[in-house]
Amino acid sequence: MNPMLKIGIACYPTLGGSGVVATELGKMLAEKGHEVHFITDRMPFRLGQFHTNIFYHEVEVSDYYVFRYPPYDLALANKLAQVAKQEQLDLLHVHYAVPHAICAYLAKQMVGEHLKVVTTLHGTDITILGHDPSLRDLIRMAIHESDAVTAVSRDLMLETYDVLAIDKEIDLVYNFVDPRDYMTPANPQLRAGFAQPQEKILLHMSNFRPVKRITDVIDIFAAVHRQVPSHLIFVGEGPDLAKAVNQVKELGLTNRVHFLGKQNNVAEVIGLADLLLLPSEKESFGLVALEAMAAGVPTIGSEAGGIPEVVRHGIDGFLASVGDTQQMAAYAVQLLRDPQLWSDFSRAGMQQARMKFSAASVVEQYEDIYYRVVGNS
Ligand code: GMT
Repeated sequence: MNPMLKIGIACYPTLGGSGVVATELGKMLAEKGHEVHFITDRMPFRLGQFHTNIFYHEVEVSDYYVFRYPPYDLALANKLAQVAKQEQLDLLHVHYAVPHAICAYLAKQMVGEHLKVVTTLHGTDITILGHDPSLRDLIRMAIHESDAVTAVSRDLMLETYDVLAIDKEIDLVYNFVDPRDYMTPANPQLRAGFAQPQEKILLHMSNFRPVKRITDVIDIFAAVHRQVPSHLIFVGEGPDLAKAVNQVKELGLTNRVHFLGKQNNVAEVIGLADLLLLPSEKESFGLVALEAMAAGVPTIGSEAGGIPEVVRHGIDGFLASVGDTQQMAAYAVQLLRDPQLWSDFSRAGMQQARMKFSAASVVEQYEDIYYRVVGNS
């Protein structure tokens, strides 16, 4: 039997899917008996209450007046090394290459070869930052120096080989959801706060960055609403939020579109929806689509990046070319008007979330990688 491991996890604790995946993975590993140490600048927002086997180490960044920019990266590298030594960690599993993979590389230099580093690439750390001349060579070095590298979709894996000319094997490990979190049936009282029983609810959840094409979300909704009485719920915030609010006003849809801002209990909000809209320009995986599938909510989205590896066109969702809002709206109307088709999609998505993206099997894949790098396989 393999021994239990001591694992340090670094991630963005408050930002998007990579932090969610890292936190959920840490929770699952701790449930299996591993000792998990989160090393982040604040408590990961999905960590919630106290968990056995989970420890939290806060990265404190110096604000000494000489610094024009607070040296977060250096403080993180130093803390990773400190915790690794003090807790005798077997490995660091860092999520998102910049700066985490680079910090882990530095920590390893300080601690010694026996500290292994596993880096998980999540998306824009490669698809955007990998093209940035100010970071590219550093990202490439950190990938090559990691003991193992994983990508959350085949699309991202291929793009990493391509963009950074990587000659090291990258493991494909899909994101996952814990289905237990998505089993609660929709709360009828909450739903009634947004829509009449005969009306439909469409949902979009993101960080409102240009890559999410928020204006497309509203265009799709406007076209759907003309044919099927419905409401649109937005969860999240980010740079394009103000633009979205204006567009909704201009289209006279203010009483139909609800901006909820950041929400902690996403499973509860997803459970209210009939459809998820994800028309992104680029998406390495699309964790929110998987969360929706787990809750039985079909996705209408774009064929961008890794989305087709998650949502199966015509089986548990519908996908169209990026920017083809009319086609996406037509698909949405088709699904909303056909309860049998909607139920088939809903069931197929739930099954797929529990099979291909099952937490148990993904966590085992990560464990196999850990044992491979620490030399116990
Ligand atoms: O890269 C980003 O945009 C941020 C990152 C995040 O932390 O949410 O998102 C990426 O990682 C997620 C988790 O693996 C994926 O589900 C998202 O598709 C991916 N975002 C993009 O590729 C734009």
